[in-house]
Amino acid sequence: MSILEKMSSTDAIALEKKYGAHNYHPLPVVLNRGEGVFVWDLEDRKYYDFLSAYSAINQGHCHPKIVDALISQSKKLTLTSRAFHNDMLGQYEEYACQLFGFDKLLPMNTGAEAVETALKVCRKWAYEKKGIVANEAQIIVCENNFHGRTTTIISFSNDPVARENFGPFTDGFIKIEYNNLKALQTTLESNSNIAGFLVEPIQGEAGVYVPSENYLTKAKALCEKHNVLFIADEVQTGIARTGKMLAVDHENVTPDILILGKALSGGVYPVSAVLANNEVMEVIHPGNHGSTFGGNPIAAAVAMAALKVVKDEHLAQNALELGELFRTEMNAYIANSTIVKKVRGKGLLNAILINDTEDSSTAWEICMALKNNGLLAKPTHGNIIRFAPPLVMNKEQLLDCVSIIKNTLQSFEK
Ligand code: IF1
Repeated sequence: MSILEKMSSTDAIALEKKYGAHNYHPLPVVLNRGEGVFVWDLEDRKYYDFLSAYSAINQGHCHPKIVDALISQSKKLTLTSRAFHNDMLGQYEEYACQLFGFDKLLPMNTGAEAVETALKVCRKWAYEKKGIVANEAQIIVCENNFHGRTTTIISFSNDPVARENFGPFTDGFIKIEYNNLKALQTTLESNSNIAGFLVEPIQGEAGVYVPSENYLTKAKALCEKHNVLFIADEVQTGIARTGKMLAVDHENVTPDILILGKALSGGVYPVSAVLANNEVMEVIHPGNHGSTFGGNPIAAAVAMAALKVVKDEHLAQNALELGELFRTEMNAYIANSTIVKKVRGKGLLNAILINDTEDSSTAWEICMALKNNGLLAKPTHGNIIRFAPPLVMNKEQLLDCVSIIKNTLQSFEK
């Protein structure tokens, strides 16, 4: 088609199908504008965004303060590489370290890269500080985890679709059941080569699976007892999503290594980070690790602005309150529903469980109907629908969304 013609959603989807690798199965909606809690498609239909780019858009679409930071920094200096210093990185590192309570930050770009970084830091610490024999370090991970898509990370995934035909894999990982302290204890007691325990405070991809109360506190205590690093992957749960700045804050747990991504930039730019105290981070020396784009001045300026928005607009408190309201409203609906079994989550990271088999297309059809009613959400694991709106939503908008969701679900009741 000519570039002068106005593109339709059908055209845009056809182009992706023809020229793009088929590594996703998106909902058939083509977005071209976003503002706050709303997005618009090419035909100018308006939707509530109830996915927030998998919790990267906590601050809302195109937040003016974050976009301003991006624009003004990009007119001044975009990239130096780490061969030279830039004047933004240190300011950002100081700001983030003070905000999250760590000595040091290592800047990367994507969530998966930050997870890789944490694994490398953890192993190096194990050999150089804990005294584990070379190449023997093991890291404990949880079943049904999602930490990204690099070869090492999928090595310890148990999603067959994410792993199939990508081997050989990286070893050095021991998988235990999530939310099972006994399994953690047994593994720690039976193996002296454990370097770290990598855990999501709430399992996102597994269907917003919230562990038992005090699971994280007790897991951290077990790790401390065995001199094992507690590594929290807060790529999805962090930055106010669950009603606190970090999900571990609900239990006042301080991880030894904290992994952040997604909303660290408000979804404006790929920014991720690994934070730790000196005792751990000092194992990293020049040449051990890095990235051309990691710590670039745009990323630093954008991340600082994005974190300030979370503080200034009290997004954690808003997520906490609206999350309660959302689950209360959904539970009232579920009391008389056959199609929805359960709502679960924390803050504004929630999911509903559809009463159908895991291989059924019901959740997908509900998401299609929600789309037609002006709300975008995506199924996860067959019969679960994740609900994660931007945290800048107000109460009136949330109640409007609740009524869209209830009306849509109603049409699926038998
Ligand atoms: C996709 C899920 C969400 C993450 C945690 C690291 C990463 C992620 C806890 C890697 C990424 C994403 C990526 C996205 C789907 C998505 C997701 F459904 F797979 F689980 F959010 F819920 N740690 N999560 O959740 O971060 O490298 O992508 O920046 O399309 O794969 P990334």
